[in-house]
Amino acid sequence: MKDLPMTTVSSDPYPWPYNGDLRPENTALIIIDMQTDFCGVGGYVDKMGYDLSMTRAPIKPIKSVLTAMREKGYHIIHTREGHRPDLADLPANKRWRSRQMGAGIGDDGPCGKILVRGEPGWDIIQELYPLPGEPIIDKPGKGSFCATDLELILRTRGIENLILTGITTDVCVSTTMREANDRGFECLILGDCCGATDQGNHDAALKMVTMQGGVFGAVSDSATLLKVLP
Ligand code: C5J
Repeated sequence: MKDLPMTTVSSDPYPWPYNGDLRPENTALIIIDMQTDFCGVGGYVDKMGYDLSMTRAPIKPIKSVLTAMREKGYHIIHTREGHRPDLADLPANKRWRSRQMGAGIGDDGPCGKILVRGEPGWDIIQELYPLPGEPIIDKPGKGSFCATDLELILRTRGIENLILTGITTDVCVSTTMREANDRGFECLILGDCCGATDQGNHDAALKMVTMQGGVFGAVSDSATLLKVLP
C-alpha cells in the first residue's frame, strides 16, 4: 500500500493539520458572518460606533483564500448571524444589551431591521457572496454549532479539518473554533482573514489558540496557507 503524501501548513504552535492529512475531500473553509451588519456602513457594528476598517480588513485576504479553495474543490461553508423576523429566537437579554449600545437587534436601522433574517443588513456582502451549492448556516447565536445543522453537514461530508475565517475574531469566530475543537475537528484560524472591533481583542483571541500546545488548534495566515494548499 502506498503512503499518502503529508501536507502541513506552517502555523503556530504546530504544523497544521496534526496528522498531515490535508485534502479537499476532508477540509472545509468556514467563512463566518461576513454580513453588512458586521462590516458595512449603517449595519449593526457601525451603529454601535466601532471602527469598520477593522472588520473590513479581512475581506481581501478571505477573497483570495476563497478563490483558491473554490478552484481546488474544497468544501466552502458560510455562516450568518441573525434572528427570525418574529424574534422568537432572540433572547431578551441579547436584545436589551444591544439597545444599550444604540443598535437594538430587531429595531429599524439604515440597513433594515438589525440582525433580522431577510433584511438587507443581515445578508452576506457581495464580495464574498456564496455560490449556489455552498451551504449557508443561519445561526441565532455566536457559535456556528448552536441550534444549527453544521455538525450534521460536516459529518455527512466526512470533513475533519476546518479553516476558520470571518468576523469577529474574539466573538463568533472564537466561539465557533471552541465548539468545533470540542467536537474533535482539527481547526486552523487565519489571523489576517479575521477581524474584531478591537485590536487587542483580535490579538488576544489568536494568542489564546496557541497556548497548551494549541489548545483550540493552530494559527496561520492566508499567504502561508496558499503556498502549500494541495
Ligand atoms: C457579534 C459576531 N460580535 N459575528 N457577532 O455579535 O462576532
